[in-house]
Amino acid sequence: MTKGLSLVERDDQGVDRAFREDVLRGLRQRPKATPARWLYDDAGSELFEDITGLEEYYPTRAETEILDTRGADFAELIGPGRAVVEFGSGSSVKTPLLLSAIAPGAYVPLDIAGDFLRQSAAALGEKFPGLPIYPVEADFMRDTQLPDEVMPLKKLGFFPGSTIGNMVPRTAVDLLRSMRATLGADVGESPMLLIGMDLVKDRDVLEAAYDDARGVTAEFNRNLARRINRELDGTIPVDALRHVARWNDEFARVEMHLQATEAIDFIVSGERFSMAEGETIHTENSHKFTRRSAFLMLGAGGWTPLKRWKDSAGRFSLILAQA
Ligand code: AVJ
Repeated sequence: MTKGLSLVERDDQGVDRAFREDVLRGLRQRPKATPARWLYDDAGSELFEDITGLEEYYPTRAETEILDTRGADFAELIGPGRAVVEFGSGSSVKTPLLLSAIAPGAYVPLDIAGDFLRQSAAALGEKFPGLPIYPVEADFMRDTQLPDEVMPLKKLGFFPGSTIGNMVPRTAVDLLRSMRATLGADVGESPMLLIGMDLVKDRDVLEAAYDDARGVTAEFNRNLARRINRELDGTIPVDALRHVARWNDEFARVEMHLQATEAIDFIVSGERFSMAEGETIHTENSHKFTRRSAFLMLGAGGWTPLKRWKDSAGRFSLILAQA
């Protein structure tokens, strides 16, 4: 059983207002930078799925190994009957591993890519015929109202993939606090959160994971420019933008940039922009954590860690926390 709800604001032309404002503000800035969430339109979400299968991109395999092998722990610590609220559910490929371990009362996938969300929810519904599923098309960075039907249930937030790493610390802490509220902590409930956080490791391993030999990540990055051209009447010469992924040791993060290979001029939503040769648009941060930095951030966001797991190669962590 699936039921839809859309919370994305569009203007007369059907353009997501927040997308246009973020892009225009980001391109006016020096250095130019756009929020990572706009990488995920339907095309971007598909490209990201391709990334998760790449040899160099270890996080998905590492996290899946944890989910696959720790079912008994989840059942014991989380228990049955909770509404699982997945933030940024994407294709929901990891979700069945969690759902079959804990016997949940409902599943609420939340994502900004609407078509992708509904397709994935329908596919999941076939695997779990008795489970009520309530997809919500929403930007999880904004405060979100859960469907009335799940309000009576205890909640488990599920935030896999180290998506929290795409935010700078103050935004990450804001999000952790807003998840607490969304999941009912402010009305006296005691929600749990199961969150994936990628670990600091060798620079070469990290940079390869974000700059694969087949160039899929490069396409994923450049798709943002294509999306701007498609949705915001843009004239960005996409072929003059090179994909760059580099480890920033000071901030413990891999950064993705689109770098101009020559001086370029273009228009977005009627506004003129230019880039010098070598100038970049900073399109994504992917922060990496240690046990300490992870616990510190969760604590700042109002969550107490209960248990932490790593994959057998020690590359990735999954943490269960309680509000
Ligand atoms: C969205 C956090 C899962 O940062 O690793 C993958 C996105 N970007 N390759 C990440 C991403 C480039 C990814 N997550």
